[in-house]
Parts: sequence; structure tokens; C-alpha cells
Amino acid sequence: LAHPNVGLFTHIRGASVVYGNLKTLSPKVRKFIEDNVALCQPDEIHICDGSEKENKQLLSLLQKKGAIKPLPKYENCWLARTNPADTARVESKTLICTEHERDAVPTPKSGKRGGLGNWISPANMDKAVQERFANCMKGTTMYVIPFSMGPIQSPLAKIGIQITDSAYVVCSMRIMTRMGQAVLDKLGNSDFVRCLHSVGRPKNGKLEYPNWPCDPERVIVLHKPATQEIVSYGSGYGGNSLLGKKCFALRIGCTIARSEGWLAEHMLILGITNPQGKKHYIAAAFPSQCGKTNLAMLTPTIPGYKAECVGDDIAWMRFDQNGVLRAINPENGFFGVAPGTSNISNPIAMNTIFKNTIFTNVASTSDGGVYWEGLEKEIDTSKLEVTDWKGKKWVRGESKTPAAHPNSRFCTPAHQCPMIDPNWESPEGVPISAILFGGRRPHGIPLIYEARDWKHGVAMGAAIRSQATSAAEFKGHAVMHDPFAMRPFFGYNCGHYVQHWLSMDKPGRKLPKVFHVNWFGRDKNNKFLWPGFGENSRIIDYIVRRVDGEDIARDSPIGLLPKEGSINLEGLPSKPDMKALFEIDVSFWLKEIDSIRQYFEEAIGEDLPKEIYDQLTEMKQRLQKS
Ligand code: GTP
Ligand code: SPV
Ligand code: MN
Repeated sequence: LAHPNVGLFTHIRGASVVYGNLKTLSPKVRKFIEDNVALCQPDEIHICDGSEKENKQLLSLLQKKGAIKPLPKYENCWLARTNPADTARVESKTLICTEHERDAVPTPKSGKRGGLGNWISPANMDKAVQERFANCMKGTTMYVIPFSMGPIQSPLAKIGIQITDSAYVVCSMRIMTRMGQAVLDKLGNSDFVRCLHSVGRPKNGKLEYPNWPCDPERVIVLHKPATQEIVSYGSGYGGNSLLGKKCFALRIGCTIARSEGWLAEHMLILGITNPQGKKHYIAAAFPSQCGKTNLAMLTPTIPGYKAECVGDDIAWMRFDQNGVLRAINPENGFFGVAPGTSNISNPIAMNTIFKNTIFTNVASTSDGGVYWEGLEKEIDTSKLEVTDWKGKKWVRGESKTPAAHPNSRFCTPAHQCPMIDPNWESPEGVPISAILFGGRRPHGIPLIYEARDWKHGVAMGAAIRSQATSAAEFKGHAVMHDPFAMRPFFGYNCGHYVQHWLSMDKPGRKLPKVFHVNWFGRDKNNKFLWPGFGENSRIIDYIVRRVDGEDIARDSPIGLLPKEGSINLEGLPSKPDMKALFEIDVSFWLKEIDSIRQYFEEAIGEDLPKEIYDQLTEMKQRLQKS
């Protein structure tokens, strides 16, 4: 018997529709599917409705294929292990397609490309797509995922349709976005962001890891802002394949934001209520694996404070008619870094992730649970067998490689978070009082400092630097420039992006205060100077007191620093070295400014607004006078 959702036994260009109702598709959606069926030649088509039943069906299909296994220690949790060549975003194969190169990436005089995105011409994009996608779904099922970035009824939300041949991607998109029939109903015959994805298959046809098909050699992630198209081939993992996230919400999102006058940012959104009951929201941009999820799930250690989470990775923000900056989280779930997550570092995440969650590349235990670095004190592995992320037996203290991949992740529904903000789905968004920038800086950068004004704040964002992490293909821990924590996510020329930020300063707007934070300073013994995690509430307390106008800051050449004694350290088990945390080493900063200027000149050149160069000049003069 046919599935009840199948209206008619129908075909699209020879492929049979095995799930979903063709009749509910608008002419535009239907055309999009037809064109890609013609290109990819799938045997079957499945139009996703987002139902619980569909989800169960896909999970058991994945289980049967050996792509995921159940984790019986928890409720409806699953483990996927990828091909070890497909574990992170591939930045060098991520491209922006525009007519003119300069619209996509900065073109400095030096002629060098500064690593702020890669350009491809429309002709070469067409060629790359044809070479990879022609017939790539022969013998398989094409899934069609209608999804909304942002609460479906929010005027700030945007709709996309993703075509994919991965059921793992469908189940993950169901967690990370609002997905299914309700989105098609909202869409009507309007336009949408067109997303095409295939895990691909190697040219020689050989799958080294049949449980995780992919084609690492020919991976490519393409974006065409002019037509709002995303095409991704060869990877099944994370930001390469869950196209709503980085590809749509950031790369295409920021191009839409530019033309409509708003901001699409790599930022968490956190609500914070002070002991007097006054609530503020803050947004914070840190590069990948630099603490967004952790701060978004802050458990304040100072009494009287309450923190609530709106989002942990992406913020869409726009000034309303009253000049208030309002933010929504376009996502519906958390795709969070597993290693380091524990009841000590992030108890909120631990209370979120053990139901309805897909884990990828973590280790598993013989009692049907998961394991990763950071859980040593909570899971006694001496009484269990541990299988590492590659499927090999792992013994703590003996095995030389980590049990979990450093970029292993949980994919979990946001509404399960015990501290989810009551307004997290509010259609108009939450009002933002402060913006934080930050990175992983072992030396020289204070725990917190404040921008003198908006221009200085924009320069602060443009100058973010951070140690490399395992979220992308880079090796080692070199300090890299990462403007606005968006280096891998710009959808257009970074210099124009900075200009767009400067243009937010318009009469009648209440611009948020801007701060820079660094949880990652280290002492001579390479130990963290600051306890971090829940103790970051002491810095958040300082920030909201600044927002409320308290006179607790003092001027310094690099910006406003806390006056002595203005950070609440009460109750800390050991007193941090505040001198080291706030030391402004003039020779370090002169060097820092020179390398930022050099980077700007080499990587962005004249595309970077002159105001930003002026900010560096002024800061240098202040330092030389000090
Ligand atoms: P993406 O999902 O890649 O964008 O990462 P993220 O910015 O959300 O980073 P996340 O919160 O997952 O943190 C990444 C790593 O930083 C984890 O290993 C954390 O344990 C560590 N971390 C987070 N906050 C702190 C902190 O305050 N202090 C220290 N020392 N480490 C931290
Ligand atoms: C990041 O790298 O910033 C992530 C993970 O949030 S991914 O979705 O893979 O981009
Ligand atoms: Mn991220």
C-alpha cells in the first residue's frame, strides 16, 4: 500500500515520488525540483513534511544502512561516524560566485589574496556544477527540504529549499531549522533560497567508507548571491551540508542583509537579568570553537543573576522604527562542539543533549552512551569499553589519539535547553544592548575592554584575531586574523562589509555599546589566567552595569578598561592575577597595531574604509603618548 502522504502515484521526469504530496508545491518549487531531477537523475523523490513519522522512518533507514547507531543509554539519541576525510568545513573549497571578483573578495594592490573568501566566475561555477552533479543521484533518493531560517511567522525570517541525497542531512536539518509542510504553506508562490546538496561519489566509484558516502577530492561549496543559490558537493558534514547554517544564514544572509540594511552575524544571543530584575540582551561574535555555545548557556556564578539563551551561533539583527537593534536566532537547534562539554564547563548543554540528539564523531561506550575529552571526571571509562570516533577500541591513558574528534558535535533541538529564553522565538526579535567581539589570544589582550564609540567598535570587530581551531582544515594554533569572526563566512567583499557596519550609525538609532573580551589569556606556565565558563558572568555583570551607565570605566590608549575593583571577584576560590589580565604592554600593542594594519593593507587594501585605518593611527598615537 502506498504511504498515506502520497497523493497520487506520480513521477517527475522519470523519478517516482515516494513520499510527500506534489500537489502542495508551488510552480516555482516544482520547477526547481524538476531542473535538479534532470541534472542529478535520482530514482526517487521524497518531499519532506517535517513530521515525527517521517523522522522515525528516516532514522530507521539510516540505522539499517549502518550510517547511524542508536545510543540506548539515552532517549532517541544517535551516533554517526563520518569518513575521516570529512570532519570539518573546507574553507579553501568554499567559493562566492559574482560577475566581478571585487564584489566577492577584496582585491588589494599587492594582488595577494588575503584569505577572506574565494571567488569563482559564473561560467566556472556552471562548469563545476555540471562536472559534479550530472547523474550524481542515480540509484538513490532525492530529498526536498523546505525550511525557514527564523520562526516561520517572523517578518525577519527567510525561506529556503534544500535538495539533498543524504537522509542524515534531512534529520539534522529538522533539528537545526523549522522544516516541512508549514514552511511550504507560508511560502506560497514566493521566491526562496535555492540550495542543492549532494554527498557525491568518487570518480572511481569506490567508497572507502560505505557508511558515510562523500567525495573529499572534489568537495566544493558554492554561493551565488545574485540568484540566492547555494550548491554544495562532496561533503556530508556540518556547515558544508546543513546549508541553512553558514551558507544561507551567514554567506547569502549577509548579502541580503546588506541590500536590506540589516546585519547577519556569527553571534550568540544571551539574555541577562540583573539582581534588580532588569533584563538586557547581548550578542557576541567569537570565531569557530572560541566559546559562543558556552557563553550562550552561561550559568552565572555571582548571586542574583539569571541568564537565558536565545541562540548560540548566528544572529540576524535589524534596527526597528524606534531605533532599537533587534535580533533573532535564525536557527532551531544547536550544532555544538562536544569535546570540553561537561557538567563542570557547561551543565546546561549536558541537560539539553541527551534526548532527540544526533552525535557525530564522538566516542561511544559499551553501555550505549557517548564519551569525549572533558568527560574524564564524569564517565568512569575503566569499567566500560570505549570505541573511538573511528570505530577502534580506545583505552584511556593508553591510546595515543583522542577518543572523540576535536570537531565532533551534537545536533540538538534548542527548545530542550533548560535556560531557553521565553522570547527566543519572538517574531520581532529581542533588543540588543551590547555587542561583544573576542577570540582566543594567549598573550597581550586584556580580559575586557570597551570601544570609545561605534567607529572604534567596528574597528575592533574588523581586527579580531584568534588561534586556529579544528572547525576548519587548518593545522596548529597559529594566531589568524578573523574579521568579525566571519572570515570563513563572508558572502561579499569584507571591506564593503565593514563599510556596511559603519553605515549602521544613523540619527535616531540607539547603538549598542561594543566590547572586546578574551577568556583565553595564559600565564608563564601556559595556564589560563581567567577561570572562564560560569565565572564569565563577572564580566557580563560589568558589561550590563556599563550599559546602565555606571561610572566604572577608565580611559586607556586601547579603549576603556574597568576601574580597579569594579569587577566583582567575590566568592572566587582563588583570586585571578588581575594585573596580568589587564596589563597594557605598549610594545606589544604597537606591534599588534602594525600587524593589523599590515594585514588590512595586504588582505583588504583600499576596499577597507579609511575610517578604520584612521582608528589604528589614532590608537597608535595614544599609545606613543602614554
Ligand atoms: P562553533 O560552534 O564552532 O562556532 O564554536 P563556539 O564558538 O560555539 O565554541 P564553544 O562554546 O563550543 O567552545 C569551544 C571550546 O572553547 C570548548 O573546548 C570550550 O571548552 C572552550 N571554552 C569555551 N568557553 C571557555 C572559557 O570561558 N574559558 C576557556 N578556557 N575555554 C572555554
Ligand atoms: C563553525 O565552524 O563556526 C560551526 C560549525 O558553527 S559548522 O556548522 O561546521 O560551520
Ligand atoms: Mn559557528
